[in-house]
Amino acid sequence: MERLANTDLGPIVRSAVNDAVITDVHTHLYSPQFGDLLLWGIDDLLTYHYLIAETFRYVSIPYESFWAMSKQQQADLIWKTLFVENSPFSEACRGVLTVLSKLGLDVGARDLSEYRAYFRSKSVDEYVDIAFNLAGIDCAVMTNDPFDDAERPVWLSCYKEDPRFRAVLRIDPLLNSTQQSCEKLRNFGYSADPALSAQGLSEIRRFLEDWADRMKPLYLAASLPPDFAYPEESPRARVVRECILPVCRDRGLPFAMMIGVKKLVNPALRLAGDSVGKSRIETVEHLCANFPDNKFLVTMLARENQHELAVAARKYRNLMVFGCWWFLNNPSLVEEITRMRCELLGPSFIPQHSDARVLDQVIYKWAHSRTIIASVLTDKYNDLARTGWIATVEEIRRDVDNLFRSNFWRFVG
Ligand code: FIX
Ligand code: ZN
Repeated sequence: MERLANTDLGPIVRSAVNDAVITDVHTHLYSPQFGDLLLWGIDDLLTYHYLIAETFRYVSIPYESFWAMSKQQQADLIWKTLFVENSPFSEACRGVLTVLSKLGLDVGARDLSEYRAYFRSKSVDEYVDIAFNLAGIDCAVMTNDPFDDAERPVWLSCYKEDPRFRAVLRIDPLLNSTQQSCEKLRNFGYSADPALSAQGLSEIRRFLEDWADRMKPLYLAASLPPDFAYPEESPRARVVRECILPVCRDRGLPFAMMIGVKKLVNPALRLAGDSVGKSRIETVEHLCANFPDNKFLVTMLARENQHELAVAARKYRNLMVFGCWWFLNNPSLVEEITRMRCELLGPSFIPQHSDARVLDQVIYKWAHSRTIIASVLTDKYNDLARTGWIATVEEIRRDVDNLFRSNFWRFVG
């Protein structure tokens, strides 16, 4: 048994994780056809809303002065504040440096003009392939919002599918500002009424059906506040019950619920102004239990919800837990959450998504996550080995493929 006690499967596990082709199940990226909606390059990296929030911890300029700056001026201020005047060891700052390093640029030179010159030498189409190859992803799942005035025209005119990018029908306004969204629906030609009459609900379903036909989404999605409750007598609950769940069920589409966002606790920070709140796991349990023909992809934003969410996934096979979302996507919490999920769920979950808003971010978000997930899996396989159960290379690569892509593709059907 001595031999078994010394079995270290770490090199095999790290090789399997580093070689794994990943499907990135939730991003804010767009295929190049969407033009400027696809953000990429050093100035978009530096003006990521995570870094804007961190910069305002140091600078005292009025928020509006910052928003009046050009993107390059904002990036200069962020670089000076977070990288030069302070050490960039926050996760979002470190990520920028990981990207530059993986691109082969001289991070030690600390020369922003050199980095800008590199990106000026690239076209977006070639850079998509560079970023995807360095990140090791085969597909980025988008977040597509038919209520977005910049995005909608692309879908209505010229969209041609790009296999590297798959669509998701994101419908936050329908759930979080139902009355106002009914007015927009009427402008789109759907006679939805704020009273949510039977006819109005039917028109909301028709809207969802039309956009599902147009986008061919892998799932429907919404981000939801901490107090999201079901059942509940509210417009939101009625739209979920009468519109979203029937359309998803009839099409075999999961409904992705991203729960726990406190929107704009500091409105002056704009996209950077959202925060986190502890949510009600009973809502997830009730929906999974009472709609067994629906599939639910769920991620929750509060650290405090992670254990009960993993336990809920043990109870409901129509629940797939995914990602260490947003404020949880930091090494210490990715490690804690992934370790707990492995112990409660085995390989039957989706450990991570990038949530990338800037194309380059897939490079660092996946590099950082692979390292942590490989470390956790190494411990798990070594724990098995100490019992005499030594996982083979094929079994480890099978499990890693399930975690990083096949669990998702099987679940979305
Ligand atoms: O609702 C979402 O999809 C969130 O991920 C975003 O709103 C958020 O700004 C983000 O990008 C977090 O990483
Ligand atoms: Zn997101």
